[in-house]
Amino acid sequence: MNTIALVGNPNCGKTTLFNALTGSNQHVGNWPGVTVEKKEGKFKYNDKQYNVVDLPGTYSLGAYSEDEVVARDFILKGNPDVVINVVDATNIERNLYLTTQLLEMGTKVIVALNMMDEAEIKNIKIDIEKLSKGLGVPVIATVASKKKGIENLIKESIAYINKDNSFSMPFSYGENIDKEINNIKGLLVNTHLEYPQDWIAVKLLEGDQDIYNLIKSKGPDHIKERLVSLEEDAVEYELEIVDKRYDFIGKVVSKSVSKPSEVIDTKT
Ligand code: GDP
Ligand code: MG
Ligand code: K
Repeated sequence: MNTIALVGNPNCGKTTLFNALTGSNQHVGNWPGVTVEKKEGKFKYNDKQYNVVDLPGTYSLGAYSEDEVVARDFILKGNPDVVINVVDATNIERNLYLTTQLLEMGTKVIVALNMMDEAEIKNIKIDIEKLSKGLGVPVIATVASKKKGIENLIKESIAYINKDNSFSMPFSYGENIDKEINNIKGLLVNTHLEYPQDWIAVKLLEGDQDIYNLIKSKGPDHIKERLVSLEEDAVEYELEIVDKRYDFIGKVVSKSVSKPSEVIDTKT
């Protein structure tokens, strides 16, 4: 059975979408080893069953909370066939920060651009095609609370599952970071860890403690020797990586989203 994972910021409408997809065909459990709730459900389409996993709501995919680690580990180790990234259309820049981190995982991502009714009320205009082109992944407009766009989302998700993964990263971190990523990948040659190597490299450059611990216990000796200096440098690299993600979001949004100009606060 194919598995679809749902991921998104808190309050983007993820649970509403999960309910719209699975109806009453769902059950709640726990992720192993942590107190984070695990919700799973199923739906049928063209006589085939699909499994849907509702991941914890999160703004990021670092190692700062159990929620983030549960979400990223499921995406990278749980082998979902596609990840539906629920994005709140009224808060698009902030929501796309998580999207950039999903793109970095190299996994199949499809964006459910939710709250489109609210966006319309707020006069936020989004060119779906341009947004999709900028991100390099399919984007489907939805209003989960009114069950709008759900069938289209299902159809596109299934079509995407059955397509070859020809995805490539739509942005780079710049020469400096890219060079370091390649250096780290060189140190990881012939090492098989449970995560993609590009992703491990970015996480080390971001100072991700879980990944440092993984390398300390399972990495080859010649990379263990580099960890101390790498961790010192990570303080700067992390800022640069975050900057590059926001640069990318800014570029994509400027081409695809138009908003009424901010109301000027005239209070004295
Ligand atoms: P979650 O935190 O991502 O699981 O978000 P929820 O599914 O709990 O939704 C948060 C709130 O947004 C709830 O009050 C939902 O009814 C509402 N909501 C969800 N989707 C939509 C939508 O497309 N449009 C509007 N206007 N409200 C929505
Ligand atoms: Mg929820
Ligand atoms: K548990």
